[in-house]
Formats: sequence, structure tokens, C-alpha cells
Amino acid sequence: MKIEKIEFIFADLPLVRPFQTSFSTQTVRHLVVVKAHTNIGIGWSECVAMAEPLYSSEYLAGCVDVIKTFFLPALKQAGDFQVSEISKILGPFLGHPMAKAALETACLDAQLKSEKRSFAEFFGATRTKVDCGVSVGISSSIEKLEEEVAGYIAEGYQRIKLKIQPGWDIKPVGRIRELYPNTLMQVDANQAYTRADIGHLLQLDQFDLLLNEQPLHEHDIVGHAKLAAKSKTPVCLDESIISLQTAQDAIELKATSVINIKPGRVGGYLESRAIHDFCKEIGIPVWCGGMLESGIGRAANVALAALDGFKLPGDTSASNRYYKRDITEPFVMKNGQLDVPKKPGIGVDIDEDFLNSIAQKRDEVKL
Ligand code: SMG
Ligand code: MG
Repeated sequence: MKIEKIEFIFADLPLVRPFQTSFSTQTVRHLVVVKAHTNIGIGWSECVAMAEPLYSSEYLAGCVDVIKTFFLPALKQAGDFQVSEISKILGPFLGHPMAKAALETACLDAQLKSEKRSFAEFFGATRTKVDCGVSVGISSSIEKLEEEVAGYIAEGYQRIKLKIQPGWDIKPVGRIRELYPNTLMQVDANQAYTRADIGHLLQLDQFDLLLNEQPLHEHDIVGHAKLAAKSKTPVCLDESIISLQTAQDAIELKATSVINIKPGRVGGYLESRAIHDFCKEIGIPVWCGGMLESGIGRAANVALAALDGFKLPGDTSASNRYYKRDITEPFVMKNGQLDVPKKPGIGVDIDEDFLNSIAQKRDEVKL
């Protein structure tokens, strides 16, 4: 295939409630939607980076810049390429997995639409529905947290992930565990602790959690291994895993026994599938993470989560957990599950009128 033009649509989607993590409070999802015009048709994706480099070193404006300045000229020079060749063509450019993923996904959508195949079919998905978990932000009080969690439980979410940080951990987690003794629960600190906190983190073992996600700095693989050696709660890496290689290394070093796969963080869906395949082979459970995606990214994530090795409910929540109105048809949860899109490509339609109505800025590159 060949890319003829890429449009970047910058748009803001307000969240239904603020989402506080150990590194920020978001009230709006700043989106960059990518519309790729190719010789075989149009493909869509969204870039999952945040507006600021707080979750990882990438940020939206930087992603658009690296795509325009380096990735598109390299793809143009490559001539006719296959989607499976994109990561190799872009390989000389270090880092920037979220930017690479955005470009690869838009091309994959165009290709699969032209072949009338869905993402799920292309991945080799074995399920038609996926189990939903929900990620619950840090609250202003334990009472507010109880209220929010009660709402999600009533809606049918199958797993609760509590965001934690120093000063907001043992007490809130203990209270939610007390209220819901049988609910699947896990925690995520987004790197807010250090090795000096290992003793403190071991107190989480009393709550029978599914996993403890990325408690330490993304580069502290040895620290995670030290924690894992002492902890009954499985350690799960998120930010540290940026490729199949880093997943293999972290597993070998016993720093992680569960992996959160986020396609943007690892450079795309093809690398995600490779991590899934490797983990399935060696019996490491994986689950699908989230970056507050709009329906565009959610559709592809749900298709990925339908693969066999995704053993735990993902941060694949219903659209209404995030947005009053989405830029695609909404994902609606039924019995704690979302349907895997069946239509070609990402399998959802973009509401371009609505997207245009919330667009703040546009950029385009003709090749
Ligand atoms: O998409 O439901 C979602 C958010 C899930 O907690 C979530 N994501 O570290 O796993 C994580 C965070 C990263 C994004 S926070 C802005
Ligand atoms: Mg995480």
C-alpha cells in the first residue's frame, strides 16, 4: 500500500468525571485522530499519548511532529509497503511507540477494510465478547470512592482496578475489599513508589488482589523483581513493557508474572499480538490496558482482548464510563461484557460530523 495523505484531527472529549492518577488529574481526553488516505482506501486510528509526557515520555504534539518529520518521509521512500513492514521501516527511529502505533493502526484499518476483514479475524481472536474491568481514579475521600465503586459494581463490571499512590493505598483498598469480598480487584500506582516502599507494599498481600500494577519506576526492573520475590500478590508491569524484547526480559528476570498489553505503548497491534503469543506459549497471563480511548482505539483494543491468551478482564470499559457522547457508536456493556466488533477493519463508524464539531485544530500532510 501507499499513503497519499494523512489528516490529524485534534479534538477534546470531556470525561464524565475527573480521572486522578498518581501523576495527573484529567478532566478531558485530548485526542489526535489519524485519518490515513491510502491507495487502497481510508483507515482510522487515534494516538493514545496524553497531551503531556506524564504517563510516558511521549506526548500528542510530539507524536504528530515525529510522524510528519520522520515517519511519513520514510514510508514514502519505501514505496509500496505492507503493514507488516512498517515497524521495520520505522525501526531506525528510536522510541516513539505511540506515534508508530497510530500510523500502523490507521494503515492496518485501511488494509483490512479493503480485504473486508475485521481486526478480530486478522488477530485470530477466539471470543465474540470480552470481559470488562474498570479503572477507578484516586478519590477525594473514601466515601466518594465507595460511591463510585458501588456504581460500577451495579453496572456489572467484573473487575475493579484502584489507582493508588503513597497516602492513598492500604486504607481505601482495604475498605473496598471489605465491601466486596469476592470481587476481582487489582491496584495501579503508575510508578509512584520506590524500592524503599517494598515493605509497605507487602501490606497489600492481605487483600487477595489479582495483581499489583507498575508500583515502581518504569526503569526499575530489578526493584520490581525484588518486590515480586517477597510478594504474594503478582507484580504486573505496564509502563516498563515497551516491546516483545522488554516483556521477555522482565519475565526472565522475574520482575513480572502478568502483563498489561497496551498497543500504543508497545508500538502497535502487531507487536501486541507477538507479546500475547509469547506469553501464551509460556503460560504468562496478559490483559488489555487502556488509555481512555475513544471508540476508535477501544474497538481495536476489544478485538485484541478477544484473543485466547487475554486471561483477565481488561481496562476495556463501556464508552459511558468515559464519555457522554463518543466519536463512534458507543460500546455498551451487557452482563459485564462488550461485543467484539465484526465489521471490517476497526469495525466501528466514525461520526465525522460530531468529530468535526469538536475539532480544535487540523493538520495534514500530502505525500
Ligand atoms: O482506559 O480505562 C482506561 C484507563 C485505564 O488506568 C488506566 N490507564 O496506567 O493503566 C494505566 C492508566 C494509564 C492512563 S492514565 C491517564
Ligand atoms: Mg497502568
